[in-house]
Amino acid sequence: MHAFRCHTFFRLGLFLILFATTYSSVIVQGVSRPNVIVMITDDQGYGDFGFQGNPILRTPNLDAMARQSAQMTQYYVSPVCAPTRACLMTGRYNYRTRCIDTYIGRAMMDPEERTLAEYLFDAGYATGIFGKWHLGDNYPLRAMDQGFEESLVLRGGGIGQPSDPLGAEGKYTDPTLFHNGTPLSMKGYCTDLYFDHALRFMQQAKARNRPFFVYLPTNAPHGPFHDVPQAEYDFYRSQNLANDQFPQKHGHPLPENADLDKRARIFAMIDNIDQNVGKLAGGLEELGALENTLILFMVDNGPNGRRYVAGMQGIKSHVHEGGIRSPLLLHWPAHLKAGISSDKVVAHIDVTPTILDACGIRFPEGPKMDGRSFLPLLDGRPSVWLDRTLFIQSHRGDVPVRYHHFAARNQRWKLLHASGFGKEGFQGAPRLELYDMQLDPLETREVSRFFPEVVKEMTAAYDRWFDDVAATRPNNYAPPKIVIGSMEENPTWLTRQDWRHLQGKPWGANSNGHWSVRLTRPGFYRVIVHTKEARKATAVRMTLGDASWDDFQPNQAGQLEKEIQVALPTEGELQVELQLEDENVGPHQLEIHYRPSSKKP
Ligand SMILES: [Ca+2]
Ligand SMILES: [Ca+2]
Repeated sequence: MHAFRCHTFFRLGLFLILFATTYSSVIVQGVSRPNVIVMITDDQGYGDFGFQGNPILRTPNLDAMARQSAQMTQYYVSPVCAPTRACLMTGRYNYRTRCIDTYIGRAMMDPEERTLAEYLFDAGYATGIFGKWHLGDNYPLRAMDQGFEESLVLRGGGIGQPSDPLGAEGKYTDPTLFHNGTPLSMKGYCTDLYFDHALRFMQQAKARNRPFFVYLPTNAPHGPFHDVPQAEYDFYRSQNLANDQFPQKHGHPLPENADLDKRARIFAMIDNIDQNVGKLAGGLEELGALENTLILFMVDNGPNGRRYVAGMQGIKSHVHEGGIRSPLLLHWPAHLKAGISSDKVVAHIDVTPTILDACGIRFPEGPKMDGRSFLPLLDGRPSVWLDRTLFIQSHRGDVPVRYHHFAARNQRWKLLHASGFGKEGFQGAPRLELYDMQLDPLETREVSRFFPEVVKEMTAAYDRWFDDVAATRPNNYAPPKIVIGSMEENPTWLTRQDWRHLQGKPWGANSNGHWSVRLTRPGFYRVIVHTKEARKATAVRMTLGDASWDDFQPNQAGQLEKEIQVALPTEGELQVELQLEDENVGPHQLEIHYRPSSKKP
């Protein structure tokens, strides 16, 4: 089947060369709007593709797609998941969006942000997401509240996290996903399910004559690694995956040792993604939609572990190239010639403006975007591309810290401070590194002492950027509120993904936190406390702002629950404390049912 799937992209590539000119003029006149598919994989690195020189990974479909695509060869993303997704979906720096980290309440994006799905839905597109949203699990933050008509998603930042639905923990195979907000037990491997449902969605849109936007953010090959496609895993286990099997002539060598079983599992997930890309191409071809569909493919950050990254330095969470570079393929036979590429420096913030440009949506209403369309660099329209400096910054903590773990990049230079994603701050003066990316694209020679003026200018540009994004909203870095008691979501499940962490190790058994919530209507709220603790709680106390409740009673399922009455809409920090014999901890998840009147249903 590989050969056929490769062939699909290959044949259509020839088609595109013949018809490119004709279609261009049609697009310019705004007659034929393209469909759009954005594929983004999770923790797959820059080098995890055959077409990037990986000699072992089998990615024939993506290799074929790459040959038939236009490419941006210097494309940047954030070093971790949610920030990349916020930038990708809005065309804005994520520090404007309240999404500043990946968990404990800091991945939630302000609902007032306008997403790519909102723009395209307003323009008449059918919009669907199949996979990982990671910008908020509750109303009004969910993908289904943010422009996606159809959503089949997991909660939190992936399967295998504390936001997993109860009873379906860690299940990549036969997962429980949320279909338009309702949990659904499914049969099959998660990645296969996303692509299957995306194809069905495209068929339905085509049948109704609607252009479609499909967002396919897989959670593979993100960890955990216990549940991977078996046949592919068996294949890679039979291969020699040691670091000396990968090209290392240029740039930064890999260490001697590697966890080869983990690598086989990651490769198995990537191989499976590639097969799904082939399936997608075949499905689009059957629909007659492959020519005029703009398909983008990228990864969300560097690889989850040290492995081949084409000589770059760094992995996921790093601000050296290996942590923040992604391939960017744009497959659109009707408009973009195969093999066209541009080395202009672009980033995730440019993707939404580029797609809107491709769809003929020129000046949509919404907040000002930071990114700009790079389509003219690829489609031959006369254009001027002024150099600019891009900024990438992500680190743990509640408020971004100036100069902490950032990179600034213009066409020639890259200034960075690799102070560590995992830390909330750094000590002393920043130890800035400067690289001449035109002479030294693999960051092998640090040159800040030779170019103090460049360091000074780029630092000043960074300062202006940092001040600007921090002033986007009043209280700019406060997390958005979760709304409980709405018509749109009932019951509400609150998980550790979106609580603000207060004690213990984040996500550890002994941790606790509070959710920033708004109870939107007066009425009755039944709160069920789900706990993973084997030890019995001697008492439970819930607080919301100044109010507090105890006397939680065991229900028939053995969980403690209580119904509270709320007279007026109210908001504040909601916290539940389980009092155990020797310590107080937070719940695993909270389930909250709303009913407007005292009449029991
Ligand atoms: Ca990721
Ligand atoms: Ca919105």
